[in-house]
Amino acid sequence: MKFPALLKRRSLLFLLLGITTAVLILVASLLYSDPSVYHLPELNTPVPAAVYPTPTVRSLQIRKSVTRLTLTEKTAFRNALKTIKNTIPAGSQISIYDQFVVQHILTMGFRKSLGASGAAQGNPAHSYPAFLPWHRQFLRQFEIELQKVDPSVTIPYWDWTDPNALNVILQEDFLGGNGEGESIELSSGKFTGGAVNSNFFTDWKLDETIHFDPVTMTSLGIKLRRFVAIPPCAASVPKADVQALMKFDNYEIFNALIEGAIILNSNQFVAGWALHACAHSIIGGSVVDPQNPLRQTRILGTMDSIPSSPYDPIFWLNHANVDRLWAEWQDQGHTGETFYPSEGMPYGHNLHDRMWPWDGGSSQPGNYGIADLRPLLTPTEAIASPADLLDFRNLGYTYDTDRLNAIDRQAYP
Ligand SMILES: [Cu+2]
Repeated sequence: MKFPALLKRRSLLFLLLGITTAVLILVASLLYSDPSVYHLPELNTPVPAAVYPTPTVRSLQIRKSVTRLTLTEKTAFRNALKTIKNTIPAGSQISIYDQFVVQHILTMGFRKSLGASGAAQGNPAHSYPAFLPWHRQFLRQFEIELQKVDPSVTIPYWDWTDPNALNVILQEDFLGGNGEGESIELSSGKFTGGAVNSNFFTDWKLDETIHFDPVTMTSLGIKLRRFVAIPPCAASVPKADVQALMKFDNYEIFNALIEGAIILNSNQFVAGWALHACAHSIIGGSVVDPQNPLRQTRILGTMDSIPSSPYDPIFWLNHANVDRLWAEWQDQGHTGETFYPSEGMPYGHNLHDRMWPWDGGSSQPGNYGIADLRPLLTPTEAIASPADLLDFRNLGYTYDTDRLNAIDRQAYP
C-alpha cells in the first residue's frame, strides 16, 4: 500500500475510533449520572427582590445563645428535656422525645428499594432545598412539646464560631461532658470518648435499635456516646466560613452550603465537610478513611450518626444555630417566597409541597435502619410545606442577636 493511502486509511480509522469513544462516553455518562444527585444553580444567578411579610403574631419568644443562658434557664431546659424523654404518650410504644428521633431516622427511608410509597421523593429533610424549612418545623414541633412542660422554655443555640459556647454546653450544669472510657488511635494522635456518664444522662436510655451507626449498620448501644473534637472537624467553626456563607444571595446555594456536605473551593462546588455537618462531627466523631478524609468508615458518637443524632440533645442546639443563621440571612434582604424554589425539585422540596411527616399521610417511608422502626411511629396531625416555614416570626419566635432584634423592634414595637 502506498504511503498516502495508508495515511488516509489510518486517519479514517482514528476518526471512527474517536466517534466510537465519544458515543461510549455519552452512553456511560447517561447511564451513570444519578438522577437523585442534586445539582446546584450557577453561581451569581440573579435573585428577585425581597418581600417583607406583615407580622401576624403579637409577641415573640426569644431563643438565646447558650452563652447567655442563666442557670435557671439551663435547668428549665434540662427539666423539660427529661420530662419528654421519660413520657410515653397514650397509643405510643416510645417516649415523646424518641418519636422525634424515629421521625428523623425515617427521613432516610424514602427509597422505593426500601419499600417507600407515596408522593415524597428523595430524603424529605436532607440534601435538597427543604433541609432548612424541614428542620425549622422539626425544631418548632419539638419546642412546642418542651413548652407543654414549661411554657418559658425555648431551644437555645450553639454559635459554632464561639469556642466558649461548646465549653458552656459541655458543663455538668448543662448538657455535660465528653464520652469516657474508650480511646482511639488516629494518624493525628490518640483521642478519648465513649459513653457519656454525666449525672444528667444517668437515666437517658437509648433504644439499641433506634441508636445505630449508619455506615456499618450496627447498634451504638443504649448509652449516649460522644467523642468531642476529634479530627477532621476541630472544636469550632471558623468565623470566616460563616461570613462567606452569609454573602450568597441564592437560596439553594445558601441551603446546600450550610448543610455542609459541599464547600466552595476556588469558585467550584466540591464535596466537603463544613458548618452544620462539622458541628455534628465535633460532638459525635467518626473514623475516616486516611486516603479520603470525607469518607467515614465508622461512627463513634451519637451526634455523628446523622439518622440517630437527635438522641443527643446537642442536636437541637446545633439546628437552632442553623435556623438562626437562615433567619439572619432572610432578614438581610432574602425574605419571603421569592427566596425559595417554587418548582423543579423532588416532591417535598418545592415551596408548596407537603413535607413528610407533616403531609397528612400522603407518603410512607420504607424500612430503613437496623430494625423496622415504622411500627413505632405515631402519625402527626400537623401539616407543613416550606411556604409555611419561611417567616420564623410567624411561628412565634426570634433569636437574641442584634441583627434580628433591629427588625423585631420595628415589627413588634
Ligand atoms: Cu437532620
